[in-house]
This record gives sequence, structure tokens and C-alpha cells, in this order.
Amino acid sequence: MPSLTASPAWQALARHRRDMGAVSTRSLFAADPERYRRFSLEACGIRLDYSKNRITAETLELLTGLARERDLEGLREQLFSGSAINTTENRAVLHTALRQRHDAPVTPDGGPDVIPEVRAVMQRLGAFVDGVRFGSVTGLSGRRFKDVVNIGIGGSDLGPLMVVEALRPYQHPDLRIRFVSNVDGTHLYDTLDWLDPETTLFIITSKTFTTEETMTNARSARDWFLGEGGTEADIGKHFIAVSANTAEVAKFGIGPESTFNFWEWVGGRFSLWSAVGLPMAMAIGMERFDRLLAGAHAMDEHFHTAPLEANMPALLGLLGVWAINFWDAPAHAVVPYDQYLHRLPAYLQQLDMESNGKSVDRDGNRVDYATAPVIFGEPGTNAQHSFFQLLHQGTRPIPVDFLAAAESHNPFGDHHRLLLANMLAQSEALMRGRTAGEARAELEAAGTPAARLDALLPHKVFEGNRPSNALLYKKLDPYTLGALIALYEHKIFVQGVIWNLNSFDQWGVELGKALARTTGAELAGAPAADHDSSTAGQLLWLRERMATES
Ligand code: G6Q
Repeated sequence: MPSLTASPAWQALARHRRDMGAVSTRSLFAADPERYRRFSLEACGIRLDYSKNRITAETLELLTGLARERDLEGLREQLFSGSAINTTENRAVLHTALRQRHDAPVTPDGGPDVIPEVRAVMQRLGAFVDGVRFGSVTGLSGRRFKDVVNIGIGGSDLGPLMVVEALRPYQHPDLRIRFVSNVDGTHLYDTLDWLDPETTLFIITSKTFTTEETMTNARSARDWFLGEGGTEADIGKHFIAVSANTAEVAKFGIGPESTFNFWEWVGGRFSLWSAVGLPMAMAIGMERFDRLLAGAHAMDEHFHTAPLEANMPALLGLLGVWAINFWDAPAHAVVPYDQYLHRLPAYLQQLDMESNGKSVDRDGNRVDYATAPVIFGEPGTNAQHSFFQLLHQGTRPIPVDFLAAAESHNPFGDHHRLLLANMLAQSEALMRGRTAGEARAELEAAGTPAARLDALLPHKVFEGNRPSNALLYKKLDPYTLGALIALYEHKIFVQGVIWNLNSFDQWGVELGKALARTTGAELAGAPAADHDSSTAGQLLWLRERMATES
């Protein structure tokens, strides 16, 4: 296969990009009243409108041509069939098996079928969740649990936290779900402050059960529990483990009866569908957890079977490639006009940037093209009063995903109409822009004096052509959320295939972790190693003051 940028499909796209430089999206809408119909589709309860991207039918043909040239369809097959496509860790990548509804066997890298084991863990998990939610499983004094605290970080935190927030309308009324992730003691301290040890259940979620932050928080939580009247014999009742490393779990003092397993073939950032979803299940109950899995499975089926031209994750991925590699978009904004999705941008930061934030391809070669964008976002309309200035008038195009529900969980006065009106207006403004002629006419109509008008005019012009996607759904329920998350997972997979990346490892997080062992010892008083003067200077400055305080 020729290198990506030298390939015929890439070269054709580069030529097409030059032609498109002269074509505004606004003129494309004017020329084709059918544009929305042509460039939108619906799957699994989600309506995707991508017509505000700077594309024509030819663009899509070239993009899907590129995808075929890079064998997206073949790699998609390998993903679903359990090939070890995470080559640097020699692992299959099977989060899709966790939500599979049918019984077709899934055999990671030709091994035994994993589906029976997945179902067995879920059944045990379901019984435990029901027990806590309905009050038959209790703490040391027989009182019902009131607080569930998940201790985990990264993939063992961001997904469950985002889902619990997103599905708050479905939450158990008497069970509060809290999350502690940061090794900053403030996070744990602030959480413990609210808790009664007799009615608190800790879930220690860690695939490896060796992650420094999680184990530090878990040990401190255990110390707090023992300090507040709990005994060693009560630990098993108040501390649950979710992990792929049962040996380390046992060392911590949690027995197999209080442990829920998952497997090496589940990547951390793709793990919310496994027992890692325990805090979610506690919040919304097993039936709704199951609906979340069903929504994700429906999106899996769509991604697996739909032709690329009508395949939502494939289209989103390819449109991202078009923006990043051919229009130099450095970032991608995620703006949910849905307050319950307020942690979605944070969740997608990890999912996207940890998966595709890489500069070496699957074969170990340095790439000569841009890869993952910087992902950022905030709920609308807040975002409009923050970074939208740059989206409208900054120097580089930054694609936006707008997300919105037709129906609010909280129909409160006129709020929802205003919310949706803003979402529609922002995507229209980004696409249309405002020409100098239009800006002049508006200023004249407002009676602006000529000298002031000339000075203001350049500031009032909006170039337009800013691409956006709309992801619309009826209501944010578990099924829709499951489909939405799976949509983004597969979008990222698609981009990883085009860029020839291994989207499933994360070696980039290792170096800092290793160096922290040295700096940690030095802060504790060990002689300073051979650092650059900046690191050495900061270390000394901090160490002197830390010492003064103690
Ligand atoms: C995700 C990453 C990473 C991981 C955390 C927590 O894909 O691997 O974010 O989830 O480092 O790891 P543990 O679950 O092993 O504690």
C-alpha cells in the first residue's frame, strides 16, 4: 500500500480541496434545496445532519474512496471478530462483545468464546446491584447504603461519571453516586466529608489494580473507614473491586465474592460497558443499564453492516479527516445543548486524544500528516459566552458537533425552545457568516456614522464556511446515550484506520508516570537526580516550602 499522503485517493482529495477553496458552503445550500436531505441520515434514534460541512457529493465519493483504499471495511471486520488489532500490546479490542445482544461466539484472537463469561459476570453484577438498590445488601450495621463512591481514574472514571451525569433523571432517589479520581487529597477529603461509613459503599475500579492514584485513594478511604469505626472484617461489605487483576485485588484485602472481573481485551477508555459500569448500574438499575448496552449494540450493527456512504461513524470520521488534513483544522469542539451531557466533552477528550493522539503509525514510522484534533467543549448555551468568538472569527476552522434533544427531561417554561433556537442559530451563523456587504447594510440601517462604520466594518464580518455536525435525538434516554457513545467510539476507530494508527494503546502516558517515581522520592527528601534547571528549580522551591509547613 502506498504511503497515505502519496496514495491516489489522498492526492485526489488534495486536488479537490484546491477546487473547493473557491466554493462557499452558503452557495452550495443556495444551489441545492435538497442539500439537507442529501447530507443527513438517521440511525439508532440519532439524526445526523452533516450538510453544513464544506463538501459536495464528489467530496464524499473521494472520502469513501480513501476509506476503501485504507481497507476500512477489512479492519472493521477484524475489530468485530476479535483479531489482536492492538498490536503493540498484542490484544484484541472487544468492547463490542460486552454489549452484544445475540449469542454468536466471539473468540479473541481465536481463543474460547467470551460471551458466556461476559453474561455470567453481568448476572452476578445484576444481583448485587439489585441487592444494594432494593436494600437486601447492606453495610456493617444492616442499614441501607446511601452513598456509592467510585474510586478510579482515566477509563475507570470518565465514562461511568459521564453516564451517571447524563442519566440523572433515571437515578435512584436515595442512592448518591460519587466519584473520586484525582490523587490530590482534596478530592477524597471533600467527598469523605459528606459520608457516613455505615452507609457508604466504595467501588475500587482499576483494570490493573496498580494505578498509583487509585491505590492511594483506595488505601486512604480504607484508613478512613477503619478510623471511623469499621473493622477489617467489615471491609468486604464496604469495599468492592472491579478489576482484571484478581491477584492484586486479593492483596488489598478484597475477596473474590466482592470482586467483579473484566478482561485484558477491554481497553480502559472503552470499559464502561463492562463491570466498570457498576456505578452506572447502581444509579439507574440493571434494566436501564441493559438499554444503554442495547443502544450501543444497535450502533455496532449499523457500523458493522451499513455501506460507508450511509454509515454514521464512518461519515463522521471521514468528515473529521477532511477538516483536519485538508483544511488544517487543529481542534474539534463538542457542544451539547443538553446540560445532562456536561461531562461528554471531558469523556471524549480521553476517548479521542488518547486513542489517536499519536505521531507514529502502526508500523512504527513517523507520520507526515496531522492526526487527532484537540477535543474541547462545554454545554451550550454557556459555550456561546466563552469560546464561540474563536469559532466564528478565529483564524482557523474548528468543526463543531452540536448535540440536542427534541424533548427536555425538565420542561420548564420556555427554556427548551430558547435552548434549541440558540443551537440552530449558532450552526447557521457558523456556516453562513456575514459578508462585508451585509454588515455594511446592517450598520447603515442602525444609523452608524460613516467614519465609525468604516472602522467597525472589518470586525463585523464573519467569513462563514465553518463546518458543523448536528446530532439530534428525541430525548436523552439510556438507549440513545448508548448509541451516541458507540458512535463516537467507532468514529475514532475510523480515523485511526485512515491515519494507520493503533488507536488502542497509550504509550504516551508512560514517561511522565515513570519520572514521577523519581520526583516523588526527591520530594520526600532523596538527593535530587540530574534534572534540567527548570525541574530542579521547581523541585527545590517546593521542597523547601513543603518542609516549612510540616
Ligand atoms: C484508558 C487508559 C487509562 C486507564 C487509567 C486507569 O484507556 O488505559 O485511562 O483507564 O490509567 O487504569 P486502571 O483501570 O488500570 O487503574
